[in-house]
Amino acid sequence: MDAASDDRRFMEAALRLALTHLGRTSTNPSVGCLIVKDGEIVGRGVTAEGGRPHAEPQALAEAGEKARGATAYVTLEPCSHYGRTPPCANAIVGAGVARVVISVLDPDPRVSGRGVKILEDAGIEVVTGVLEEEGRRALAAYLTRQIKKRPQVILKLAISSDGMIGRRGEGQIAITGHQSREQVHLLRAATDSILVGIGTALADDPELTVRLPGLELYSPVRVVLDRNLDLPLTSKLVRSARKVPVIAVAGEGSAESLQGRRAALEAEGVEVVEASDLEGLLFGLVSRGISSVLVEGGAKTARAFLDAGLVDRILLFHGPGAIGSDGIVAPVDTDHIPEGFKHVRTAVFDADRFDDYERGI
Ligand code: AOF
Ligand code: ZN
Repeated sequence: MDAASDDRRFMEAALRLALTHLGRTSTNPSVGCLIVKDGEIVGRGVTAEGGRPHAEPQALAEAGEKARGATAYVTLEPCSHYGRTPPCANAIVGAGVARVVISVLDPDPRVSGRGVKILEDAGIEVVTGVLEEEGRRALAAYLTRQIKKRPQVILKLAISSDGMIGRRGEGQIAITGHQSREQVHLLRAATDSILVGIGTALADDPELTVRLPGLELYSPVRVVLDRNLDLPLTSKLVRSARKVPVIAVAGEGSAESLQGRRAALEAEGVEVVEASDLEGLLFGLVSRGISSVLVEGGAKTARAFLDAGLVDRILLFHGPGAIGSDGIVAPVDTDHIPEGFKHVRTAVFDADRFDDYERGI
């Protein structure tokens, strides 16, 4: 095997490692790092939960003396700034690494090329852009936050064979099977927040938590677009607000007229914020340290995000059954994906087909 294909192979492994902490490191990105000596992995690190320590010092610590003369594979350019930890680029130099392979350059203005410069100035061979497309996908929430100053917005829909996402007047109906639902829970665990409109909150009374064995702790913040604060105090969301945070988003300037409802929700542990539009809301979320939003329903909410051009990724789960009369038409489907999106993956979960579309950052 040649050096370039080795580089891609190890970078792919580093990216997989990075994905294991996705949604657990905000506002830091989840970065993967492997130290490879004579074709063997001698150290591995992934950004710790909460964002620190960074990936590289952990990988270097595991490699110990073996790091000398080795190649480091890092999914993001090693940092060059003195934050709460010293620069990773300096740690790599100090460990005597001979070669560094990077997938994505860090847009953080404190780093942005300086990490590479520290390495090169120390005589280290640096290769950048290896599996960059995959790297940008793995770092999408972080890159969106850095570049667009808002969280990454992921729209997820379950669609019936006749193009519907539900039935009017009915609560949750099963469109997809068990495996798809587990995939959605995995997705929730890797996302910083889940968002639904008040219509869905009222019709479905959803809990929006992660219910996979061992991953319950990774339930994201739950956000409800609730202009008039109609969220019932008896809803599952409110009743679990002290365990997993809930943010109710009221219309701007509603403080006075909704004072009573606001106080009642707050007494149950719900945080109430105001926003005039979706952009304002997303800005509010990003300033709370939320780097990704999974939009889970319903049609009106999905359409609002699509119409505002605020969706970065579209995930469609197509189930085999039909909904028939009183169906709610899917706001987006395979044959009318908005311009600018690229189909990146198809998978099959039980009898369901899953399609993943993304837009560049
Ligand atoms: C790395 N390796 O594993 C991560 C990096 O607040 P600080 O000091 O932790 O710095 C946050 C910045 O560090 C973040 O914006 C990004 O530039 C970088 N994240 N860098 O070398 C890592 N997570
Ligand atoms: Zn670092």
